Formats: sequence, C-alpha cells, structure tokens
Amino acid sequence: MESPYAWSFTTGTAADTTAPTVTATSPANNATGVAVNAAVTATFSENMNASTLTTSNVTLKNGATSVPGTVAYNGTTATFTPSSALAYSTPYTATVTTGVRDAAGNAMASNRVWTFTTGTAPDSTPPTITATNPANNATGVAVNTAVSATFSENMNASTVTTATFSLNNGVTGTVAYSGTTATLTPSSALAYSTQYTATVTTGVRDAAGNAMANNRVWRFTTRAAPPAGTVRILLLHHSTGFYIWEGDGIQTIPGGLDTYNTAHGTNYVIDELWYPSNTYPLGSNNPYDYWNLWVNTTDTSGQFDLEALTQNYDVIVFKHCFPVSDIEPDSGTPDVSSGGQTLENYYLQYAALKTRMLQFPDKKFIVWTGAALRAADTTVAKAARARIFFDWVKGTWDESGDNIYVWDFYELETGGTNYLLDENADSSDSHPGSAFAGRVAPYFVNRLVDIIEGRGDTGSLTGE
Ligand SMILES: [Ca+2]
Ligand SMILES: [Ca+2]
Ligand SMILES: [Ca+2]
Repeated sequence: MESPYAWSFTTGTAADTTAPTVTATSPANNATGVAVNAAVTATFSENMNASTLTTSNVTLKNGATSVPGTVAYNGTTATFTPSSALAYSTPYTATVTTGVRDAAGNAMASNRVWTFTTGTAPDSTPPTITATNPANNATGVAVNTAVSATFSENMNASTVTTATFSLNNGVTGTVAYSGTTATLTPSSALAYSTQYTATVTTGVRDAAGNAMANNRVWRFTTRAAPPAGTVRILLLHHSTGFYIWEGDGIQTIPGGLDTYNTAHGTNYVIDELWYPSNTYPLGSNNPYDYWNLWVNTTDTSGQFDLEALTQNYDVIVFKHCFPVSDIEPDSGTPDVSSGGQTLENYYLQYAALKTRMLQFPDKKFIVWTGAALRAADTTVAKAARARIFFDWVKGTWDESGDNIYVWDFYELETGGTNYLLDENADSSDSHPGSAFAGRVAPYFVNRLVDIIEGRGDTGSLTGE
C-alpha cells in the first residue's frame, strides 16, 4: 500500500444569523438640553447593509411631524442630519426601524426608539432695571444712604463697576453686585439738601452678554441738615403716655432719642410732664381739657398755659389717655365748652386747638392719636366712634404744610381694628403692655425726629 495521503481543510464560517442591534445613540435616550444643531446617530453592533440606512428607516419626529433630513452611514454608525436647526425646548423622537439589515441581510429584532429634548433658546433680551433705591425723585434721603439698582435678571458681575454705575457731584465710592442688585456705597456721607443723579450705563450686561437698551438715570434729593442747636421737646401725658416713655425698660423714648443724638450729632432733649397736674379739678386730658387750658384759659388750677409751655419748649407733644375713646352718640347740639365726650364736641374742640396752635408758627405740635380701649372695655358703637374720630384727626383735621403733626399711636395699638388689641394691652386694663410699649417707643422717636428735621409731612405717621 502506498503511503497514506493526508490533507487538511477548514470549514467555512457559519452563516450570520444574528440580528443586528443598536449599541449606542446620540443624543442618549432622555437627553435634555440638546443643541438644536445636533446630528442624531445610531451605532450598530456590526456592519450594516448601507443601502438599508435610509430616511425611511432612520427617522426623527416632533410628535407626529417628521423632521426633514438626510441619512449617512459610515463605519457602523448611521447619522441623521436635519435639514435645518431643530426647535428650542422641544421633545423629539428618533427611530431606527426593523427595515435596517446587517451585511448578511438580518433585520433588527424590533424598532429602536429614543427621545430627547432640545435646550432652551438663548437669552437675547436686554436686561432692564426694575427698581432703584432711592426711587426716582425721592426726597428727604438720608445722607449716609447707599444707592442701589435691581435688574430684571442675573447680570455679568464684571460689567457692574464704578465705570457703569455712578453718582454725580464728584461722589466716589464702591460698587458691589449681589443677587440681581448693584449697590453703590459712597466713600463718605452725601451733602444735605442736594440733588444727586445716579446713572447705570449700557455698559452693564446680562449673563448672556446683552447690554441694557438705554442708560438708566434717576435723581433724588437728600434731606435737610438737622437743627444745629438744642431742640427742646415736652411730652404731655398721663399714664398711657408714660407707659410708652418707659417702653419695656430697654427700648424707651429718652433712651432712643439719646441713641439718635449720638449717631447724628444732634441735641434733641425731651422732658415729660404729667399734664394737667393733679391740681386740675377734672383730672383728665381729653380734648375738652386741652381746649379749656389752651383756648378758654380761664382755669385757675395753676396749669401751664400754652404761652408758658412754648416759652420753654420747641416741640409740644400732647395726647389723651384711653377714656378719650369712650365716645357717646352726638346730642345734636355741639358745644365746644362741653366736657361731654361726643364726636360733635371733639370736632369743635380740635378745630379751636388747631387755630390756637397755628398762632405759634415757630413751634411744632404733635398730637398722639388714641388711646384705644380693649374690646372688653368698650362697646362696638363707642369703638366705632373712636375710629371715626382718629381717622378724622389724621385725614381731615391735620393738614400738610403747617406746624401741627400726628403720631398715629391709635393705629399701632389697634392694628387697623377699632380696639386696643389684647396682645398690645396690659393684662388688667386698656393700658399698653410692656412688650408693645418697647416695640413702639422707637417708632415715636422716629416720628419725632422726622418732624423736627422737616420730614413731618412725608414720613410714616406711625414712625414704622
Ligand atoms: Ca448579524
Ligand atoms: Ca437677558
Ligand atoms: Ca399738619
């Protein structure tokens, strides 16, 4: 036998029967903030039959609307390129259908579907200034004020500088930016009674680089200089007034005024006086009693009259204790010289007092509204009359431009109701409580200082 003949061979590979898959997509499924010029790609697990990668089998839709575009195939990646930019903030659905086949003709087992959402439109809106402090045309502005501008949106902080935010009159200072607010802090106090112009230029830009459309310019005027000499103030009161004078033992009227003097270099000196004194037979401080002592002037109980009081004081503060709010119905026969506590009599007495105080134009008078009664200490009708009276005092009787002013104690006590609120009251009666007194004593000081310094007609009536 001849030698055996040996040979070898290799069988061919098995035919490809494995379906292709999509191994990666771009954008990824559920991607957000996708660029509107992004291409959409699908990468397959193997080489594909390029002729099957068509716009029929690789699609992009917004809802039911097809996005026009072209499909290219390279490597193992099919790319759908939209004909134009996608819309902002819009969801899209990409699909590769089972119409695509691998090189051996195997179809994908199922459609591959994924979604993504494009990003928001870029900011092309110029920023604006929504508020300024001081406001345009503000008057009585403190000389130690900072000046601020609040923008409609976040700004590029590096554009908010002393070059883009400034005050005129040679003011130097620093500019800070925080939140959406730019603040210019002058290096030293502004001048009194001076108009300033603040400017924010179009050099400021929002975070996207948009400039303001126009410069923002506003003006304000600083307050007048405080009186240089001593201002003497007298608070006439009975018990309710003294409760506020003492405050809560920490916040007091004289303490608050001392603090103000120290901070502002002023010399406002306040005294208090139980008035009328106990030698006055009626022992009360209702509207009738002030009329009797200041207008009628026939009292012989040794009370200071208005000439005597104004000889020693520049500012006279007067008030009533809570019995003033115990107001009876009108009788129909108003009488200025009646001690009857009716609206008709109060109106006449206040009118006469006003005429009298206007005879002292170099002095200032402050009437302290109230006091009010607790609901438990009065009736609905009496409390309603008290509300009518004190609304009349501040809304009708008090006028701008004269030497008479109001501190609206009644509003602080009642919180807008007709009654001394229980939480503002002493536990036993309609006297103010200590916590309330401590809270409002600084308000009185604010109001007093406003009036002394010429802001009586523009400042808050409560001093808050
Ligand atoms: Ca295959
Ligand atoms: Ca903007
Ligand atoms: Ca007035």
